[in-house]
Amino acid sequence: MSVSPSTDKMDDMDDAVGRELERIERSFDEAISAASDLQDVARIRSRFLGRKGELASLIKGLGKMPPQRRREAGSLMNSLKTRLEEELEVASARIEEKKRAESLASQRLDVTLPGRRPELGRSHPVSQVMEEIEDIFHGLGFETAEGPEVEHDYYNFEALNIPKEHPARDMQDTFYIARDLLLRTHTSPVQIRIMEQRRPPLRVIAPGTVYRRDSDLTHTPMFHQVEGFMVDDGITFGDLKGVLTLFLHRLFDADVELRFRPSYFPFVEPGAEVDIRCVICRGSGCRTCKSTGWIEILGAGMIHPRVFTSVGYDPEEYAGFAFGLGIERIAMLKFGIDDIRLFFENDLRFLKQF
Ligand code: FA5
Repeated sequence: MSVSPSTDKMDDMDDAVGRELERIERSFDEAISAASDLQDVARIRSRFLGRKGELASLIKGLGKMPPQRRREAGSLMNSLKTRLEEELEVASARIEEKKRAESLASQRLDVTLPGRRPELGRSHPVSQVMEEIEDIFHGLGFETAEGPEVEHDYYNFEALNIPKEHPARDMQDTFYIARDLLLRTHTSPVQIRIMEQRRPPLRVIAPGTVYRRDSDLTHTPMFHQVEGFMVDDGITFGDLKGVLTLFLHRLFDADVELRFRPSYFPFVEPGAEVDIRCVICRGSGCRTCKSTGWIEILGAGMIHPRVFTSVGYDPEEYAGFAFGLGIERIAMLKFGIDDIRLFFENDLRFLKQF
C-alpha cells in the first residue's frame, strides 16, 4: 500500500500553490506601487515576508508535500521571496530619492545672493580719546597704572590734603557707600597708592572712571579722567609746562594756543589750570567757550609737600608735578560735540559716526 498521494491529488496541490503564489505576487505588486513612504514599505515587508506573513504561511505548508514537489514549490517560493525583497529595496530607494528631491526643491539656495555683512563693533569715542592720550604719554616715557573705583576716604581726600571741612567732601558732591567708603571723585588717589608702594623716579598716568553728583550739558555723574604725575629729584614747574604743552600740541594741533592760569587744588602748590583756545570758534566766542574764547582743559600743579609727607617721601629730597584732565571734555572738543550726555545714551546713530 502506497503512502504517497495520488498523481491527481498532487497536481491539484501544485495548482493551489501556484495560484496562491500568483495571488501573493499580484497583491504585493499592487501594495508596493501604492507605497508612498518608508512606513508603508515596512508594513508591506512585514505583511508578505514577516514571520507570520503571507509567504511564510505558504512555506510552512511545504512540509506536507512529497520531497520531489516540495523542491519545485520551494524553489518557486524562494524566487518569489527574492523578487519581493528586491522590489522592497527598489521602492525604498524610490521613496528616499523623492523625499530628497522635495526637500531640495523646498530649500532652494541661491549661492549668488550677496552675503549679510556682520555688524562690527568699534571703540567708543571716549575709549578712542583715552587710548590716544595713553599713546602720547607712553611715547614720553610714562607708564599706566590703575586704582580702585570704590575708594577709602583717606586716599580720595585725607592723604591729598583735602581737609574734613572741604566742600568736595559734602554729600551733595560725592557718592558715599559707607562712612569712609565712596565712589572716587577723581583719579588723584592713584598718586597716593603708587607713591606709597614705590620710590622715585616716577612717571605715571592713571586713566579711569570717576563719579560725582553732577548732571548738566557739560557734567555727568560718571565720567573719565586721566591722572598724570612725575616725581624725581629736581622736577620744576618748567617740566610741568613742557610736558603738558608737548602733550596738548600732539593731541590737538601744534599751533593750538595754550594758557596756564593760577588755580587752587589742595594737593598741589602752586596750582594751575590750562586753557586752550576754543577749537570751535577759534577764539571769537561761542556757546561752548561761554564767549570767553578759551576752554579749561585740565588741572595741574606741583605736588604739595603734605602729600609727600603722607606717603613717606621727604619733600626736601623730591619734587614733582601732577595733572588731571576730563576725557569727555577733550572728546567733545576733538569731535565738536556740545552735549556730554550723548556719550552715554548708547544711541548707535551717534556712536557709528566715530
Ligand atoms: C580734579 O579732579 C583734580 N583731581 C585734577 C588735578 C589733578 C589737579 C592733579 C591738580 C593735580 P577737577 O575737579 O577740576 O579736578 O576735574 C578735572 C576735569 O574733570 C575737569 O577739567 C573737567 O574736564 C572734568 N570734569 C569734572 N567734573 C565733571 C563731570 N561731572 N562730568 C564730566 N567731566 C567733569
